[in-house]
Amino acid sequence: MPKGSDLLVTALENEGVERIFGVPGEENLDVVESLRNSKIELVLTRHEQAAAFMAATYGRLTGKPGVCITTLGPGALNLTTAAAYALLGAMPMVMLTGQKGIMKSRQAGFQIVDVVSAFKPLTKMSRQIVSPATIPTLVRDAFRIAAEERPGPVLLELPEDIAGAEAEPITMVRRHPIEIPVAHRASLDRAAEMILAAKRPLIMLGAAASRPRSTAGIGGFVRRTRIPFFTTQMGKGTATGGSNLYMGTAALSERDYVHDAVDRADLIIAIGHDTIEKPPFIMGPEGPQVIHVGYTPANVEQVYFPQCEVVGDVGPSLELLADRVEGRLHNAGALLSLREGILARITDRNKEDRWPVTPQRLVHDVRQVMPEDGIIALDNGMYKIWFARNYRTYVANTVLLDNALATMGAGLPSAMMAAMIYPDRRVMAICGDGGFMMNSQELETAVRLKLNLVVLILNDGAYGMIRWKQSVDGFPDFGLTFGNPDFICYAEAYGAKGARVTSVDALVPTLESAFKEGGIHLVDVPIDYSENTRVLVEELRNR
Ligand SMILES: Cc1ncc(C[n+]2csc(CCOP(=O)(O)OP(=O)(O)O)c2C)c(N)n1
Ligand SMILES: [Mg+2]
Repeated sequence: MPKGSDLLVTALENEGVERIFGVPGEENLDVVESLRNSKIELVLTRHEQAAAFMAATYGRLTGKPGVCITTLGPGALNLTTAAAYALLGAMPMVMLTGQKGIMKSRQAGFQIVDVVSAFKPLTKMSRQIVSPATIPTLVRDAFRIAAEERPGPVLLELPEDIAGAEAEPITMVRRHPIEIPVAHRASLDRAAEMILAAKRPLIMLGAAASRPRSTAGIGGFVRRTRIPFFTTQMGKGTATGGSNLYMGTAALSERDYVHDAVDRADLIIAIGHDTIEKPPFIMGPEGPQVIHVGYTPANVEQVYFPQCEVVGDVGPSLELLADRVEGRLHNAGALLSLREGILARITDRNKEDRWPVTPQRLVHDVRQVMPEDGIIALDNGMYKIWFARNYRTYVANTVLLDNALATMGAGLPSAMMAAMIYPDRRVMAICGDGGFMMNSQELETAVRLKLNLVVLILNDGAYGMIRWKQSVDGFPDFGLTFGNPDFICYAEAYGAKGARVTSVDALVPTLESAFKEGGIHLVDVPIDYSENTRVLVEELRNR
């Protein structure tokens, strides 16, 4: 007779799960045994948070829920940050947690936390499995809920006695394709009318534009309408091709060069904008009209209140919208004359050979060693603004950054996941010395998994972004610097390779040889953040 854990693992196989990331505890041992007898690979990590960052990134890149597993109490609670990361970032993920038995209580309250309740505000669904008989339906429901728009995390708690309980064999619930409805004709007509009437239209690509299923439709819309576009931070790269229409990325909410175009636009077609992102522009009573194109209706915010909504499967809906306006747009390129000026300001000083390296030069040099389909995965720190603003992308989902929870610590695990999914592409994690150390223990996992990955550490001996804000706000420099380990020795202790960049000319060759050699390479580069204030405060303020 199968046990509850066998049914769970069969249900996971039924969902097409290939890998589960996590740190099991004794309450998961039945599940571990069932996994041993399955085709699913158990990938151990050194912290539950990293397991869930990896699972969430799997969901983000494939559209299918990534799966992670932990024990009860302490292990489960280590998932909270990554659950919030997946919830805000709309990444499908299924978290499986253990629990003490529920039919008897032989350990009283030891390690027991109400995990299901703790995760209610951090998930789309959080449920305890109370009987083996319900496992096939609950698992099917969990995967559906995690993956359907708007995607996100779900949690299933499997108590150890239910996992170990013998059960009648139960047939699994078959998966079937579900088509997302296409936008209503009336909304398409209304949007088309607004686009045809616009004098200075602009497209904005937001976070949801990065869903793998919408890439082709978005590229087609941009090519057919020839309307210039800008992106949010998480929408970067989502219009494959069409790069001669790219106007920039809104890393700041206002006053950056890209806002020259935004402020002049009379219509913004916001494709896939998700208001969990720091606002890419601030809507006001006087500003442009906005058409929201999304899988789900717009959230109404003080800074975002579209006048027209095209809700439905984004790719096919855009195709229908393009059918209505293609060849009839007389002002499509009205804002294009601003493009060269904006992009020239963004590439300003990107070849300067100051040392330590400046953020502009760093972004430039990283782009040199990354092929068009290479993936950079950013942690959170000051450099994220520079990469969002200055890095050019050509292929969808080649920049993994988190402008939603904006948590530190996800850079390395998300890069590891990208390297696992795309073993033939170059992948680079880009981390501050602060954020890297928040999950640096996963170097062991990366080495064990024999991944090819370059981890670039930007060394300023500080929580640089906060230190910068402290100074911008006029506070004295206090309390935000720290010491670092010798990162080269640190890498070597894990069996990885380490290199320290000691001159600006050495950056490209060091990164290049790290990629050529393969394996895990940690590259430590000192960074000069004085440009933060010179450009992002003074230059932009004085425009
Ligand atoms: C988990 C978490 N803790 C704190 C913060 C607040 N925070 C944002 S950036 C930052 C400093 C990042 O330092 P580092 O990783 O060294 O990057 P740097 O800005 O120095 O380049 C902090 C503390 C956060 N976003 N996430
Ligand atoms: Mg730092």
